Amino acid sequence: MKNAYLQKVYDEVLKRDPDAPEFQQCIREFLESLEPIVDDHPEWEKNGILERFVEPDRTVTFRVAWVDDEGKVQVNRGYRVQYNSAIGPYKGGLRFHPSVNLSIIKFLGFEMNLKNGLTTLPMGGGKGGSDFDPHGKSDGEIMRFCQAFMTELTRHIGQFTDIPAGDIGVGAREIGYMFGQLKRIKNQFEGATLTGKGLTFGGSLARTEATGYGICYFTEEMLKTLCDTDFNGKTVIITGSGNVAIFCAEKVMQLGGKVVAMSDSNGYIHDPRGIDLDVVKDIKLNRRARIRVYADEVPGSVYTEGCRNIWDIPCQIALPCATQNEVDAEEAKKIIAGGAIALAEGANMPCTIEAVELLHAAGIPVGPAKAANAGGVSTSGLEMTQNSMRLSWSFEEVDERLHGIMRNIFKAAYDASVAVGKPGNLVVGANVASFLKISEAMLAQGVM
Ligand code: NDP
Ligand code: 2IT
Repeated sequence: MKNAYLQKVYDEVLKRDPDAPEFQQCIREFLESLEPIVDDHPEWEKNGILERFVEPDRTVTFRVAWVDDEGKVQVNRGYRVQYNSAIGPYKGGLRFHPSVNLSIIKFLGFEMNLKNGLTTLPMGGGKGGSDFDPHGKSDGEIMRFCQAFMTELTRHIGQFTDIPAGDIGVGAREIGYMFGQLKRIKNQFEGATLTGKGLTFGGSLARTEATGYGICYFTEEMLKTLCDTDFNGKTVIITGSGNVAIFCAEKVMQLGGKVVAMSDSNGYIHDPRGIDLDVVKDIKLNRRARIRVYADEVPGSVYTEGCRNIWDIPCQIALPCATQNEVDAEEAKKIIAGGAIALAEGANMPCTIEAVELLHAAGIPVGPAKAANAGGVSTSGLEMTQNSMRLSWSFEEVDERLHGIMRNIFKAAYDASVAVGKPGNLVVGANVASFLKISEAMLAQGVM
């Protein structure tokens, strides 16, 4: 980093968290984004704003002991990182995946804080989860794990403190079990303490669809402003086949795009005539089976074991929606060679820093995750609003608000990219727009 203050903050992060590659990566991207404006803000260094911004308010780890179907006690590790509450209570999802560790939860919490700063809603940032692997577990095991996890998490959350939701491995079923346990412990129906709830007990219409739909609303603005085009007739590849990927595919199709490939953690399917989303939904949502089954059931489609070669398939719009760092330099080169005109990050940090640099150098705009996938948490914010008002809005009303929020987010990121002299660099624009808001709130609230 050219600026000495930014480099000093980064060096301190490397020293404090030497074994946290994902965390270091998101901090580096963020600090580099401030390069064009840091000299205009001497108050940041004077008030230790960046030092405070990169260090979470609080990090909690805890034991989660539960009993499996054989009657054996299993022990997992639980996490909640409460990152920053300058503009609202901590807000962010829970991830259940065997790869979960403190580096991943801290990177997700840091990104969550900047994401929430873009939503225009009053939410700070946090994230949590566990190294529990839901794959292959019975419904009873999932329930007992969720109850054990919430028994400990309960003491750290609340509608004015910290509001969790879903992420990888945590969907409506898991949120339901956790909400039941929260209610039992507190003896209170605290609707606004968890979002992504079922529709019969305070969930919001369109929350399930919101992240995926939001990615498309953001990408539409990006295509219009930076590529003078739209989804109509475009070939699209979406990685993953979870909550985000499925509803992203649904909206792409509604907007006239053709999704030709999707994946899960085992491999990918290629259906050159366009994916039949009803089949994918049935396999992944109803049967909780592998994406490989699609090729057995849909003639003309092909399954390939392993995820790495999905980008060998040419596409015009790339929407990685599975997990962090799935697109590295090698994959980015394939995306460029395949003729892509735009990429939007549906997953959190799916592109490495090198991948983003290559895409930008090739003239391909990148919609950064904290902007492009902010529709999920925005609709969580709308769910909290409905819970507090004790009423519920129609699907159309929520979807319309979501659409407006995503347009605003694009505009904020784009305008900031122009203001700092990097027009169209939405990675820089999103970081700058959000940080200016949050840092102002931090300055106004004094040293803490
Ligand atoms: P789901 O658990 O519903 O789906 C995850 C999908 O990604 C599955 O298809 C899964 O495959 C695949 N996947 C997970 N881990 C890996 C891995 N290490 N390698 C390859 N594939 C993998 O999660 P979501 O759809 O909710 O989340 C997807 C991404 O979107 C994450 O990055 C998440 O942080 C982000 N996100 C989620 C939001 C939400 O509201 N849910 C909001 C904003 C962002 P398999 O089925 O084999 O496990
Ligand atoms: O990464 C994310 O934005 C989420 N997992 C959604 C968080 C939320 O609180 O809805």
